[in-house]
Amino acid sequence: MLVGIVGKPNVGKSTFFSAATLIPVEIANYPFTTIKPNRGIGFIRTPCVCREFQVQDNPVNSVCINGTRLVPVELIDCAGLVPGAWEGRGLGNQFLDEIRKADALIHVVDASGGTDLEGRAVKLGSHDPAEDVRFLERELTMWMYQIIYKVWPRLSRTAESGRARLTALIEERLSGLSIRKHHITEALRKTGLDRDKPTGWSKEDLIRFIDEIRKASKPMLLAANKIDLPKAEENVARLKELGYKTIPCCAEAELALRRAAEKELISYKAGDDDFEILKPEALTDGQRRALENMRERIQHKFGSTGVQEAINKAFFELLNMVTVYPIEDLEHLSDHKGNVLPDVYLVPKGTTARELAYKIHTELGESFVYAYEARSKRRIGEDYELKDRDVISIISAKKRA
Ligand SMILES: Nc1nc2c(ncn2[C@@H]2O[C@H](COP(=O)(O)OP(=O)(O)OP(=O)(O)O)[C@@H](O)[C@H]2O)c(=O)[nH]1
Ligand SMILES: [Mg+2]
Repeated sequence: MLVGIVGKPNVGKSTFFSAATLIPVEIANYPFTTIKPNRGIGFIRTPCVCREFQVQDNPVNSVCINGTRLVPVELIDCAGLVPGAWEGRGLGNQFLDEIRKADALIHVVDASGGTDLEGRAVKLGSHDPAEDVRFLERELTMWMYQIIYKVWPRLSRTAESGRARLTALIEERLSGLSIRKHHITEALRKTGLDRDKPTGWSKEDLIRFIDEIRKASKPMLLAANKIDLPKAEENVARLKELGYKTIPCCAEAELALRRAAEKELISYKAGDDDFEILKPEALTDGQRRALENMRERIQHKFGSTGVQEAINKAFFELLNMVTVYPIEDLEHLSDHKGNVLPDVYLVPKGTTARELAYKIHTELGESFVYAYEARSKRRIGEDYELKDRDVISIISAKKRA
């Protein structure tokens, strides 16, 4: 699963990305700083089960810091998108191409209203960030529409003649955009359009239909960035009215905190509501004041800088993922090498015990017999649906032999 960081130019996408991944990327106060997308690994943050089971863990595929598990996830920082991109304006389709593979989007918005639709600096509060949300929705929809409308007459006729199913034809046309059949079925249901008579759909019908495909296939949340600036808070309230999960955010503060933590100047985990200064002697007065400002004006006021919360929400709420801890030895909660709670798998809600076995290894999936859920120590069957923070031991035919 891949999450795209999107939005118009100059809103702080690269700052957000760099704060999340600690990859140094170009950040500047003008539009189109990013031209080539940046791809990297960030983390989702989840309470580790080690505390609950009272064990000392040995993480392998993730990290555990004082009972908080950080599980790697993939993020992509996209170039800025301007109105008309779908027709080739700005970096145009090149930008849109980057989000083809994204399964969900974090839309970074300049909540301070200090940048216009093209990302140019304007007086704080003079631009309405709600406009940015509407334009991005439209850009994405029109981009998808453009991919399908030229072939629509032929495609709809083929479907109507019964030579191929409508959903399959659309899926094929939009393949490469991470659009699946269930997204298309959902769009049909939501619009109530007649799937047996697609040649009768008007242009508006088709756009409405594509709009629903977009919503289903590229779910989005808003990172209301630059919350440290005046006017931002009142705009957040208005952004919330648009119906998206909206997270007040200060990417700049997160980047500063993560970098200070990396240098071991402070003790701070992404998403914390506070930090501790470890090396006061290594900080100038200015640096200490800046840190204290972030603590008071961002962390204490909003609960965190918002960056980690946005990433967590993208994976847990937009993509409905759950975390699962596969183990081999039920008694020690370890793998065969003795590593306690080594791995965390991020899987879609509804994944079954056998599907998890397949994800770990095809052979394990094929030789699956049953499994144990460590919390209740109960035996579970192949159809058991995994719950968040389940610890699962899989018994395969091979192991039994
Ligand atoms: N005040 C404030 N400024 C921020 C924040 N996050 C980013 N910025 C500033 O906003 C400007 C743009 O940041 P970038 O991260 O380069 O923005 P971008 O969205 O990647 O821009 P493009 O690549 O041009 O599309 C820079 O001057 C950042 O320092 C924030 O939380 N608060
Ligand atoms: Mg950028």
